[in-house]
Amino acid sequence: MAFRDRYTGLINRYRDHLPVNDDTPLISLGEGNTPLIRLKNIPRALGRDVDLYVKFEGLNPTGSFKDRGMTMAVTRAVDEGSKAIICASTGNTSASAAAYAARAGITAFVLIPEGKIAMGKLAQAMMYGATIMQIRGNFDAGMQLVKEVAEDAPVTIVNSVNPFRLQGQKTAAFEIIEELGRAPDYHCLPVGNAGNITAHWIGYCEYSRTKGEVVTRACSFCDGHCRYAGGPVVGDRPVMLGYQASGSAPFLRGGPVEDPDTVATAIRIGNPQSWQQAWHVKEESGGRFDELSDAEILHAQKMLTEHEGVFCEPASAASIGGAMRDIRNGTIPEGSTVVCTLTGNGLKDPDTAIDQCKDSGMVTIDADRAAVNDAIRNYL
Ligand code: AN7
Repeated sequence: MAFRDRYTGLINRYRDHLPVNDDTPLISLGEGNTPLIRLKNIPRALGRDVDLYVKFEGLNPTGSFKDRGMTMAVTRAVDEGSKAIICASTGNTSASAAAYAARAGITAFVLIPEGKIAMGKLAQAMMYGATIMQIRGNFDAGMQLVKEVAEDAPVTIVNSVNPFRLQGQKTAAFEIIEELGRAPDYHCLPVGNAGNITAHWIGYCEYSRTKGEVVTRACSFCDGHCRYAGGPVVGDRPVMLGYQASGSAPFLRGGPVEDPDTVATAIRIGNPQSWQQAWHVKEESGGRFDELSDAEILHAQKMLTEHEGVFCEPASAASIGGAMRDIRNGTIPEGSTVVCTLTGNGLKDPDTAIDQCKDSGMVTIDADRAAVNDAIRNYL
């Protein structure tokens, strides 16, 4: 019994809502089913009555939300006979693509911006055995190249321009609705290529649980993949809030950013591929895009780690940093239920973490009892 109920990944869990049939061989590493953690200390520190949650996507098999989309994209690629996948990446997509390709026994080609991806992600892509091309250029240049090359090379693109990626990623919204019993009032996400905010909106539109009943709703993006019930969209969908890093904030500048830069290398993207969809999400949900400085992003990352015990990577902290600001200034009103997606694990980028903490908490002492006692006395 228990064995039959074993969790075996999000495609199996949500197969009725995903583009697979009963015979499709699934390429899965048990992704999805991530914890929705209710924060305690941050809301108290803010002095506001909000129900604040983080959806910790950093606990997926390769440490980021990308696995949700990758299980779907690689499953379909393999089913269609593809022997190789390709992506441009700021790091997490490359780690995920490499892992699912390894699982499927196919080849992964990844294009990454030289010197601008976090060490953990590079280690993953190398260990999983991807063929890595470091390019002298940024993510946007890599993305352009991948799209050109895939026109005639026998490779399947697994960036989020592959529609199956967003189909997999929408399941995060399903999980949140199931756990809260409804959609939150606000959903906060970091925005780079803008695929994830789009995918969440697809999920919220498509599948909602109201008064204990599963309601399938009309959705603007289903591409024929989802169960389209038709009719007007009613009831509870969240206001979608997307946060970019100030140095890489095309949505705030109103056009592509030539030379994006930020400490949050995951979202160092100047020309989002899902621009139009994300803009539509903002309009339809009554939401907003906003920006955070690198200092604000790192501060939010440290707050969440130190005060809640949840260690996410810098890009992910843009969601909680933005939410904290909007809760404090009343843009998110008291009484709201708020979910922030933490897209990646803090262990992905140890260099930035150590650099941020280098002046605190660590002393070097002799290996003797008196020295340890001294150190304790100093700190208490
Ligand atoms: C931790 O890996 O684009 O707005 O190539 O790794 O859906 O792009 C990563 C994106 C947020 C932004 N947080 O999501 C890549 C890549 C983390 C990320 C984003 C990314 P999208």
